[in-house]
Amino acid sequence: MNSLKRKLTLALHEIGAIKFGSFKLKSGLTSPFYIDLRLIVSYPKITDLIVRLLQDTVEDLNFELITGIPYTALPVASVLSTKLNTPLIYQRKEPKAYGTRQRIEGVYKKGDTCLVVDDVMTTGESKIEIAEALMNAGIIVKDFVIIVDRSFEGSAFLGRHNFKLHAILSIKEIIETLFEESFLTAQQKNAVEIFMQTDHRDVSGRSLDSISDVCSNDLTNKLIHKMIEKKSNLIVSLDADNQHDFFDILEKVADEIVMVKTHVDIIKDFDAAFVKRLKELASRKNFLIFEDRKFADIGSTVRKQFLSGIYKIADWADFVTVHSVAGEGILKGLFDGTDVNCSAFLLAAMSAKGNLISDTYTRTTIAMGAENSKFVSGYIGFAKNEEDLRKLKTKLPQDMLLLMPGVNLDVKGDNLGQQYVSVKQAIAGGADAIIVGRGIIASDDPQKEAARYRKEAWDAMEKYGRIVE
Ligand code: S5P
Repeated sequence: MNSLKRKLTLALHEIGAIKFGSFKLKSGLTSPFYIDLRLIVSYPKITDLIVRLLQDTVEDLNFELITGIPYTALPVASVLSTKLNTPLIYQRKEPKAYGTRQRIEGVYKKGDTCLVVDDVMTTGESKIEIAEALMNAGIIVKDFVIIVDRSFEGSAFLGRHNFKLHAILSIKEIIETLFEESFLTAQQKNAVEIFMQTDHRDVSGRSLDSISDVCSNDLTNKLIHKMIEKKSNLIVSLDADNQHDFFDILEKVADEIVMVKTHVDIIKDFDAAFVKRLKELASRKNFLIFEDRKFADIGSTVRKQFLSGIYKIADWADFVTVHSVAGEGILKGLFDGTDVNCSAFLLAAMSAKGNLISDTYTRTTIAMGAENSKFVSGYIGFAKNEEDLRKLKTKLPQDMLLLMPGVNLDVKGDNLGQQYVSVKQAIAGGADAIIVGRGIIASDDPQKEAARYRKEAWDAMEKYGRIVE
């Protein structure tokens, strides 16, 4: 390793920007090392060293602009910008991380290429987000340059999005140097090496228990415990249009399901007796109630839709679905100070063909859920194949569930745009529970079909290590 890199490694270690031991990460994982480069601003000599190394690293790259990802990398990018005499732009970091339209400060024109400077590479997710925002403004992004790469195959991850990663230091280089200088024992070095060999981003295999372990939303935990108790992660979507059919089917499938999903506005003879009977059956047969209301209006309106009207959903639903399109106010409108015992699933991705949900919308929705975890139990998500579903699951916070509709064992879709995948694909991709409607309720023998879906899903959960015995 060149002597400047070595010098930087030792300096970062000396100021405590790189530490070894046992650290609980935001994700809930325990890591044998910790990197926090926020303090480098207090050490101008270190910043200068970093900028010299950055200059070497980007020497052969072409760009007309430089940006630094706030906050840590922004001052560094600013120094680099003056050294290279290349203009700087930056995006405002709004207090709410999920504001989609981040403003870009500084002078630029469409078609300019911008070098992105960041401090650390961990998963790469935030890098993609920044790149998307810049590209939405017509700016071209090709290269990311970072100070420390602590990622698992981060370069390949960015490569799949057509970006190149350039790092001053990798964790491997850091531990080599510190070990040589006797700042690290062989045991500590080994622990870091083992940690780095695992793709910690692959959380599609997260068990139900591990979600419950880090989750403080009581309703999420209630649902998880019921799943484990009933050995079922099947949610039946009971879209019958009258009470007779509704209860006829529900009685038949009740032992197989963990939850019934309703669209209560479909029931043409809805009355208070419907709610009474539904609650009684839910308690007798030990399942929960999920009203798929898909709230989508401003906070003040959804509050009324939730609490009053004919349905008084808040009185009986354990969970409701919510569209994030109206912004955070929708969650506040539904739950803040309303004293209801109900939690939300946000629609992060839909099964309907041609739906307008974009990657950015999905990410923003996930962030909104993460910031409102006392009101949100997880997400409704769908992907047409296992790999895309796994990517979605990987982005979810550790304490959130992924429920997946669009599951059918016999057909691939309907003529109104619904798309289906198999139970196995759903669970292998990381769905924690499946939502099945017509596959069960339109069959001649709903009880038998429910048992079939329940068994397939639960067997797959066991096979993929999602249930801790
Ligand atoms: O993206 C979605 C989200 C939901 S909640 N796609 C869906 O199909 N759903 C709901 O799941 C939909 O409203 C319906 O109630 C159920 C799927 O029913 P099926 O008969 O197609 O299995």
